[in-house]
Amino acid sequence: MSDGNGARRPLRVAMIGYGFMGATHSVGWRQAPHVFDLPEGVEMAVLVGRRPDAVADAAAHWGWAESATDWREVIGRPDIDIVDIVTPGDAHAEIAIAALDAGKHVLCEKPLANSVAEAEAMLAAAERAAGRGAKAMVGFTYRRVPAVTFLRDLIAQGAVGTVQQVRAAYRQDWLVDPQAPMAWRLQKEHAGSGALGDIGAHIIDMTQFVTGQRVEAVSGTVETIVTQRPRAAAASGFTGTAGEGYDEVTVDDAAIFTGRLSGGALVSFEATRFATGRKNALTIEVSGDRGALVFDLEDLNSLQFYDRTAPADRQGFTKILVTEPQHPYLSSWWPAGHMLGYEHGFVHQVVDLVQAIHDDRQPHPSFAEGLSVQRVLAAVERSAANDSAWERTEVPALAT
Ligand code: 4PW
Repeated sequence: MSDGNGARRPLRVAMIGYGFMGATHSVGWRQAPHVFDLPEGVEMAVLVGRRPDAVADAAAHWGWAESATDWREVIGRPDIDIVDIVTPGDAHAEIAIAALDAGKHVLCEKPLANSVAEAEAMLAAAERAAGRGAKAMVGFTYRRVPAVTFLRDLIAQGAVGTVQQVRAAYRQDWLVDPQAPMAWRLQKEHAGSGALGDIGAHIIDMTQFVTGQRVEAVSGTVETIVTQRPRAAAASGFTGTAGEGYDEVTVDDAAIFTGRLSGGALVSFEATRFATGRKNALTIEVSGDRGALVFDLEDLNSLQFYDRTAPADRQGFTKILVTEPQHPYLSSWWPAGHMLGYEHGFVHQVVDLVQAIHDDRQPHPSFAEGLSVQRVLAAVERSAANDSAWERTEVPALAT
């Protein structure tokens, strides 16, 4: 990035929001320039939130140079280059569109929006801004777990042959206790949907990413298992402290659906916060006519590979350790065989965004990819409301 006088200066970041995802993104912005040889400098300039004392504390804690309470004012500042949005979903569209219209690069947490209409407006803003060089990216960070990127590469190289079936599940259990208090993730007006949008969005994106195919149609059902919860004493994204009274849960607790990929393969999807004993279990298994590959987030430094072309007496799933410098992202980290964790995807996200800005090309996942996930989420909800009828993910144009 060059300043008005042609001298190099770092890319300056403003982040809006500072909850759980604010912490993960702060780690990403902080670590990336230390571990990777970035083509541009990065500066954690401003952290933005509504409560002045709390946002000032969070800024000091995570190493942001300043804090502020008015995101519009921050977006208008000429010294800000990148706007990182980690608010609940109901604020994504307004902030992203304003930032893109102000010529800023935007990184927006997933799911892209709370509705298809919002996501379409965001994509339109990204396309307008692209003409002026601004980049827009969605935070599906699990794409950037080295084993997931490598799984995608192996499928593209033909390791499993033709993909015939995919099984994708994201299972958590933080809501099994009926006394777990209300949180914004359980309120439609803030989150758009429940397990479906929060964690189902990840497995939809991951399926499309690793197979290179679109989910074209879905049939499914959604369920709210606990319909009222104790009011939270303070705003919270996950379980906080219970206060007085009860509030309605207005989103799904679990979503189970079947999908059909553009290449014809069938997919089973499960997204749930009621999988007792499963804390943050994301799994994907891709079966093809030559082999199969499995990723499990609870064992994220490896893949399981089954080679159907191996001699019959030597077949079986083999564990590939994805910890070598030849694997995606790993040559910048530790010596061979040393492992990574949950937060590293957020570091890799910053690396890829900064590289794309430097190269003047569109990063992935783009807002178009975010919109495609949003269309799948909406189709699942239509299907659930329509006795699990098959719903296409693109609404067909009316005949004229
Ligand atoms: O994006 C996801 C969140 O919304 C996370 O990676 C896991 O599921 C943890 O919290 C939720």
